[in-house]
Amino acid sequence: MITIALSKGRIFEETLPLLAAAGITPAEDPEASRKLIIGTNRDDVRLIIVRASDVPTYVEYGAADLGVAGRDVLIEHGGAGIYQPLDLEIAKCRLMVATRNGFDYDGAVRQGARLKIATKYVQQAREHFAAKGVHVDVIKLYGSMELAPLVGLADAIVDLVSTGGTLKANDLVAVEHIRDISSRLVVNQAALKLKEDRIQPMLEAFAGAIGQ
Ligand code: PRT
Ligand code: MG
Repeated sequence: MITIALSKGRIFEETLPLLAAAGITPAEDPEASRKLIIGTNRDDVRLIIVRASDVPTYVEYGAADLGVAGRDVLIEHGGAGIYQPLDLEIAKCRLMVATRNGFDYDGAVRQGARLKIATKYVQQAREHFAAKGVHVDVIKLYGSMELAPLVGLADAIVDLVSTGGTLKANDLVAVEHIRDISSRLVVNQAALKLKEDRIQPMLEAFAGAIGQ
C-alpha cells in the first residue's frame, strides 16, 4: 500500500490534477466526507487527510509514504528525514511582514525599537529579524494573525499573503517580503527505497504534470 498525506482545501484541490496525471482518482471528496482515510481507484494507493502542518510528521515517521506540504510548513518543521524531490508549484503565496496601515515600521526599525511580532511561523520570524538585527518578542498564534495588530497584541505579524484581500479587509499593509512559498512533494526516505518500483513512476508523472 502507498499512503499519501494531504490536507483539505487548497492543497487537496491543487493536487488533484497531479494525482490524475499519475492515474490516481480519489474515491471520495474529503470536503463532503468525514472519513480521514480515502480510497482511490487504485487498490494499492490511499489518501489520508491531515492538518497541513501535520503532513511532514506523518511522512517523517513513515505513517505516510508521500505527502504535499507548503514550504512554510516544511521550514517550520525542520524537514529532518524527509526527502523533498519536487516543487509542485501549487498553493503559491508569500511569507510577509505586515503592520497596521499607518504604523511607521521603517522608523521603528531604524530607531532600534523592540518589536512584538505575532505569528504561527515562529522559526522563520526569528530568523528573519535576527538577520536584520532587529530585536523582537515573538508571540505564537495558531491562526487569525491579522487580528493581533488591531487589538494591540503585536506591532506586526508574519503571515502568508496570496491575494492581499485579508490584509486589506483588516486595514493592514505588507511591509516586508520574507520568501515566496509553494508546496512540495515530500517522501519518506525509507519508503522511497522499499517501494521504489511504485513511488518512482508517481514522481515522474507528477514531474511531467507540473506547470501544464
Ligand atoms: O487551515 P488550517 O489551520 O488547518 O491550516 P493551514 O492554514 O496551514 O492550511 P491551509 O489549507 O489553509 O493552507 C495550506 C497551505 O497552503 C499553507 O501551508 C501554504 O503553504 C499554502 N497557502 C497558499 C496558504 C495561502 N496561500 C493563504 N493565503 N495558506 C494560508 N493562506 C491564508 C493566510 O494565512 C491568510 O490568513 O490566507 C489568508 C490570506 O489570503 P489572501 O488571499 O487574503 O491574501
Ligand atoms: Mg488555513
